[in-house]
Amino acid sequence: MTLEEHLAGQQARLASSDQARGMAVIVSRIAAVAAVIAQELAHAALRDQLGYAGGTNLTGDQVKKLDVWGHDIMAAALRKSGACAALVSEESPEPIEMHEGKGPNGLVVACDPVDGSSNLDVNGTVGTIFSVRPSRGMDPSGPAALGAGTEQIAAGYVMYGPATTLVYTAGHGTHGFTMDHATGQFLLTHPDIRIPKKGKTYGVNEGNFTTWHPGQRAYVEHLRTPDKASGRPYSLRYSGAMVADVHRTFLDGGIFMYPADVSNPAKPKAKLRLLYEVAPMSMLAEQAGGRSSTGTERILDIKASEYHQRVAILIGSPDDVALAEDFYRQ
Ligand code: FBP
Repeated sequence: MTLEEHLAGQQARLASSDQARGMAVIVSRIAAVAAVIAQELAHAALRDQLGYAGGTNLTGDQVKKLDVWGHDIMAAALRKSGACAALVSEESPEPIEMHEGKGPNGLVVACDPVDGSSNLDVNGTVGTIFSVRPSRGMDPSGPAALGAGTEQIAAGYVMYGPATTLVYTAGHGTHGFTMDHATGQFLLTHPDIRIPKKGKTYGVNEGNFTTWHPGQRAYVEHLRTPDKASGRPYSLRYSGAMVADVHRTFLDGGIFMYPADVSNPAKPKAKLRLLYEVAPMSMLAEQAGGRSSTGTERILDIKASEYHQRVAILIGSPDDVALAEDFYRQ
């Protein structure tokens, strides 16, 4: 089954048929952009596309050439779709309003066009993450993105690894597709992904250990402590790209974490962005039977107040995330 055929089936299950049509157009366009990004990544070193573009984005990250390029082609494709009223992108300080998609059924897309940028110049795995919400006819439409994660009508990611994989949900399960590089088409290979209740691996940047909440530190100590009965120690798996670490966690189980830095308890600092990294991954996880939290709060209940807001995330197998939350409560 192709992605387009699957989207047609999902469309019929969404409450608003007009929004459903727009959602299908947008996901299909993002898939087409992903095929182009996959091509470009494969040839980036040959086309002088590696390295920094110069300058930083709003969140202070040094921007890579492929970050800017990825953003530009994504924005152009979404504008052309005629279904996107505004784009909130990691590479744009403010939402990009798109009159082509305005109206009562217009949709707002939040997107990280190239996730895992630190892997770009070392031929490591990177991804694209996206979320789709109703604009509620708002104009400007960007502010419609500032709602709870439960308002998302679709979410997904593309992983550019040995294979190019697209995983999405439209609120009825989480489904995976693999791109046929010869045609650029995405074909259904992982229908209705179910995250195992408990895993054997954990993913976290342990270099930040000393900055964590005591409960977070105690939980990771727990995972490292040998105990045959509970399958410990867990193995550490961390790629430096959220898409790759979350994808492995969805298929094999376990937990991926990017906890907050609470060195200054009055000012906790998180890294990953709510609207275009954390909320979409959390919708995908819950639709696949998983769990996603800050350690103390369900991610999908968080109402965004800023476009580039950062929050902590613990995501994956329901039993593993629930246990981590117990450690936060202690
Ligand atoms: P970008 O979207 O800017 O690449 O940042 C996000 C990210 O690269 C995630 O994909 C990854 O999980 C995390 O940052 C890695 O952060 P760190 O290098 O601090 O471990």
